[in-house]
Amino acid sequence: MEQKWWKEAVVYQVYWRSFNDTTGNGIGDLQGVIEKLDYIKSLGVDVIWVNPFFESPDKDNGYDISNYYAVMDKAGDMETFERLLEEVHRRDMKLIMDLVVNHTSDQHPWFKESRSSIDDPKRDWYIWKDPKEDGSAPNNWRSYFTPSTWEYDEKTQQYYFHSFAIEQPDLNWENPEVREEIYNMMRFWLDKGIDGFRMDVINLLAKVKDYPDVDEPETINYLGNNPGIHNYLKEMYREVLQHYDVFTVGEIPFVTPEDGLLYVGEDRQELNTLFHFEVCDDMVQMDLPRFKEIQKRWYEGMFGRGTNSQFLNNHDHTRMVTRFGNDNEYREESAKLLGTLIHTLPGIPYVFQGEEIGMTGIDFPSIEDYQDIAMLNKYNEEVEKGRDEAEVLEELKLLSRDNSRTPMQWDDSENAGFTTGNPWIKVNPNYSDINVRQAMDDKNSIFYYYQDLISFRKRYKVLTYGDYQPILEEHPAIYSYFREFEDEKLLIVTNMSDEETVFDYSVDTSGAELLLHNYAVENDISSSHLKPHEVRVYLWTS
Ligand code: TEU
Repeated sequence: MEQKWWKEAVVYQVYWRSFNDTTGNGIGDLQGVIEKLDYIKSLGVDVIWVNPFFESPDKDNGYDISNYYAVMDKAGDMETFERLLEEVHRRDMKLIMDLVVNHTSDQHPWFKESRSSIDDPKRDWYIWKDPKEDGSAPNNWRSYFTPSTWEYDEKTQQYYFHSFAIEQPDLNWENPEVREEIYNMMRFWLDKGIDGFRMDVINLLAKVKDYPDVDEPETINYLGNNPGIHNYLKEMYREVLQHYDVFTVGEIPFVTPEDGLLYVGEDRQELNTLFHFEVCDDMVQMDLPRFKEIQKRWYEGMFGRGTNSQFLNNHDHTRMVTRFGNDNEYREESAKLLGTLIHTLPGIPYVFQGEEIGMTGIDFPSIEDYQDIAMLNKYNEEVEKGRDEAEVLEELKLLSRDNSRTPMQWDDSENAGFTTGNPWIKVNPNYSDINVRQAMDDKNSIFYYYQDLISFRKRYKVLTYGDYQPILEEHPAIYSYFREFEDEKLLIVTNMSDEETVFDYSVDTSGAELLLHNYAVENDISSSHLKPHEVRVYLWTS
């Protein structure tokens, strides 16, 4: 497998609007990111992924773009972005941006022109269809954020297509003019020196031909991986990406390892790596047998031919220590264990801001405390069916995307040091105990454990290029695997449960170094008894 800088990288995701506010308006900004670059660098990460900051009405927190060539006022301005990029590079890190080209905002001039008349030159920059004979929508598809993917436009008496919110009309990628304009925009940012893209739902660009009704609209998997998608991505690679030394990661819902290779296979000339969602979209809480099966299937499906990613939370998915670990009596141990999985399983590790200090999900008392369009749309849809409001709210809380969007917790001052203003979303009430300053002062903090994890990934190639040999595969609580590459061998042993568990596997660790361990040293590491959420990483270097 070819060795590449990006394969050895660790990526830190900055959700800038919740990271650090320097203007006092209650919203984070790009200047705020600049002021925290030394903190990010101190973790040891190589790449920063910044969520969208383009001009936008902000219906979907920047994923509804109205001008691809300008920075939204909330985030700052182009000069600040250029300084951010310069400061990232000065610290020998790289910066990738979010590429959101499946859809725009309905306030984008392109869409305003397109909707102005059925004869407008930009009409088929978007997807317009006549109603069915009874006046209903062209088909029965559901969108991610609404019961239908179609919105009726009175003026031109047609429906337009949107995979997400009504305010996010899908671009028509069948139109070569659209593709050419997107490629020009990509070159504009790449010529500024960015180091790549995280590509938002990039597998949705191609739509099912003729938009037929489907038997199970709730699955929404018909939105992605359709015929034609690889033609678009090969053209994007040919026209743009191959001309720059950049790193691309596709956000690819509904993908299997076999299909994943079609996007990121080293011989495909499309994307470098991908995010799949078999864990974060389809596993509400940790289901260890299923987690083991997913990891094994993706390793066997991709290893040696394509590069996967490892993440357990991001700006769309609840903080992992709450969803997949134990954010109560074993929060620190559990956060370190999950961080160890992300950095020792095959794939590029992604650290979502605040994960490195064990930030948790939230449990706000009222729907008014939640901001995310996906959750608010779903809440209204369910309540409008006549369901009990309190019951619907409780049902939606755990997976609300707002769980990961509360402000970064810097210290125990007001608003966790995130803003001197009124935060756009409530700060997690536990900020007084869980914050960066507390972590810096505690040599056993999750932060310093992450520093070690990341430094070991740089020092030992086995973490990037090693194979994957799971053991105790049927064990209900223990997740353990070897990784080997050249003269390096690792054994990762975890107890994923809240109970003490016996590691009853005969392995001679006498010649090994205990590289990492998440319990204080008084715990007898020679014992086969694993404490709740204990993780041990052993290294042999022959
Ligand atoms: O996410 C796609 C999306 O709908 C995710 O929330 C989904 O649950 C999963 O993570 C992928 O299947 C991207 C952005 O990350 C999200 O913030 C945007 O709202 C969405 O696209 C629309 O641009």
